[in-house]
Amino acid sequence: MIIRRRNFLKQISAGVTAVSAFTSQAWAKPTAKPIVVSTWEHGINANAEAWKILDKGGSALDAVEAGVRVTEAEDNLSVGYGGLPDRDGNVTLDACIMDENGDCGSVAFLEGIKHPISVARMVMEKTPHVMMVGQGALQFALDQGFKQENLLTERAEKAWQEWLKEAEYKPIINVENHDTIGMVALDAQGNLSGACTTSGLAYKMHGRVGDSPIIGAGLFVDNEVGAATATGMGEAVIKVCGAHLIVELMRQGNSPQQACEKAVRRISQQKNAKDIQIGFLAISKQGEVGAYSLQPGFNFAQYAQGTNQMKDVGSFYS
Ligand code: SD4
Repeated sequence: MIIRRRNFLKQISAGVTAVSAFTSQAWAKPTAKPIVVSTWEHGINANAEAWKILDKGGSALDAVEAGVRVTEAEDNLSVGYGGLPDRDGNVTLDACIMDENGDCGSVAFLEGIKHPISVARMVMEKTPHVMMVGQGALQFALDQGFKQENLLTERAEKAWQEWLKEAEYKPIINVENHDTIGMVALDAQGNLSGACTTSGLAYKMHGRVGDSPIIGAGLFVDNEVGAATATGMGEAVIKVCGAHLIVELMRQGNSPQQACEKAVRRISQQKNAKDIQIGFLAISKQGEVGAYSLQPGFNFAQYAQGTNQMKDVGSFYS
């Protein structure tokens, strides 16, 4: 069932402010496990897949991988297949995954592989490394049996050709189709994991990598505390190590909502903050959810207690 509830998080936010003096763990108002949340509207389909695993008692790690693979495969001018290319017409992909043990894997500037999140998981599980990029990441993926394919769809190519007429790099705040899915989940055993995958900002310079594959920026999981993920202008998120910042703020006693708000406020001090969008999404070890963005328009999907629903998010600027 999909329910939209405008202003839900504004209410949550108001409620959380009232308990801001509470110390670590004391804020927790446990929601039933399991729970999965993910960024933007494409999160609905992704959550539905993740839920199938969580509902059967499966691991958060398996759930987040399976969940974001749905979005990677959708032809939606967004994440992965069908994603908008860089300014030279190449679809280049970034992804990372992190589990309850603090293990993580990441790929960046990867081309021609439909499911970079699964390559990231293999980096985590089958190599002594955390991050692989470009040709090396591609070679690794091919060695692992992934197939190389053209990810630039006709629709995305047309959009790029249109962009080339002006060739002005000015990422639009909350464009209809978003480039990233960040997903964090708490499974029935109480373990946290997260995944983040993207084709990056449309029309970026060839070789540009954003926050999404960077552990601590686009995603961070600490199984004692919570998990966080980010979307929006990756450069701004990298500058504050956004996801790690949020998890550490939670460790200090902030609720996920308070932590997301504080991280956004930190980004609001950057000089171009008025012109960019940033959205943060976090869950605590107890299953409490928080989200906040710089500009209005960010939303996320939450699947808990058998209900998959979109939630709007409060923002720093109105
Ligand atoms: C990036 N953070 O590459 C990504 C883009 C994004 O919705 O989140 N778009 O900077």
